Amino acid sequence: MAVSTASCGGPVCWLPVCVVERGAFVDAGRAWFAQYMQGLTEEQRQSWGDNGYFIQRGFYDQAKVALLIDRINEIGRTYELTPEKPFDLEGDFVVQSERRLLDAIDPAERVAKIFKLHRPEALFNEVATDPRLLGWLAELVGDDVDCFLSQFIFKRPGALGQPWHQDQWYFRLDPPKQIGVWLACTDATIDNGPLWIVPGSHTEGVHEKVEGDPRPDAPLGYVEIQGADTSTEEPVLMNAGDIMLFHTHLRHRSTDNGSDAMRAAMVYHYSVAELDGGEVQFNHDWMPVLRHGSPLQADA
Ligand SMILES: O=C(O)CCC(=O)C(=O)O
Repeated sequence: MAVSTASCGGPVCWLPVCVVERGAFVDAGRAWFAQYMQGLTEEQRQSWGDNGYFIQRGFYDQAKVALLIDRINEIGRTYELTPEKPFDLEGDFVVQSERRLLDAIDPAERVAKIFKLHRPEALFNEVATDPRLLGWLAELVGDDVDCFLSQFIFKRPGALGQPWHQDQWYFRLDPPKQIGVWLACTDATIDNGPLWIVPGSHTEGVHEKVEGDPRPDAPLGYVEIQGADTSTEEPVLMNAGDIMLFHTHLRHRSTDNGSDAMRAAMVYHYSVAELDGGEVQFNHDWMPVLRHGSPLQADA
């Protein structure tokens, strides 16, 4: 009987390294995942249905979150953003500056967001393909799921928040079966620019009445929904390592960072598979994560 010493070959290897023959290799992968790919708890299911989101406290280990921050600062430092070149679209990632911080000495501090991390970057891929997350996505989205967008949001002191919006206003995907996943990489407090949401707004259609963000340093593309009732808004206060899953129609915003420390988050967006239709969006990268209800790498 042939014994393979190959690893799974994926960007993050999670399978036993030495597995007997290919069939056993695949079965071992499925069985391993089955232990961790659990569906939603009753409380999570109810919050999703009623409010359009749920939060899992302590999802990710603090030490692992610290590794994400170290790595993202390392990547940020390799980009030299300036007022003349506030974006970088040429390298491996899409990098957007924080216009207010373009005079920072440390190049990493000039960066507002880094996109397209979920495929090439092992630590960020590990979060994107976490079996607990895939179990929730299988229940909420279905058996075939892609991760199509990821962004690390630095939100350094003084950085601007994002006005009221729905992610689906930007995505325009059909069917609108997409989910945002927001992993707190620092605490998100009332002072440092947390997310705010309108619970239950996920049942609304896409609000088409929007206006561009008029603030001079506002990031390109920020728009604000006009005339919708936000009186029931709530802040989403989180500790580093907490994770929130939210519906693509949920109205949300974030406030400016008025504190003296960074408020960082890693955000992923998932969709029912293969809706890219061959169109290449500058900051999207459609990566399969689930096929026929199994993590893709187990089938690969
Ligand atoms: O984290 C933030 O400050 C805003 C994130 C957000 O609204 C989004 O990713 O849609």
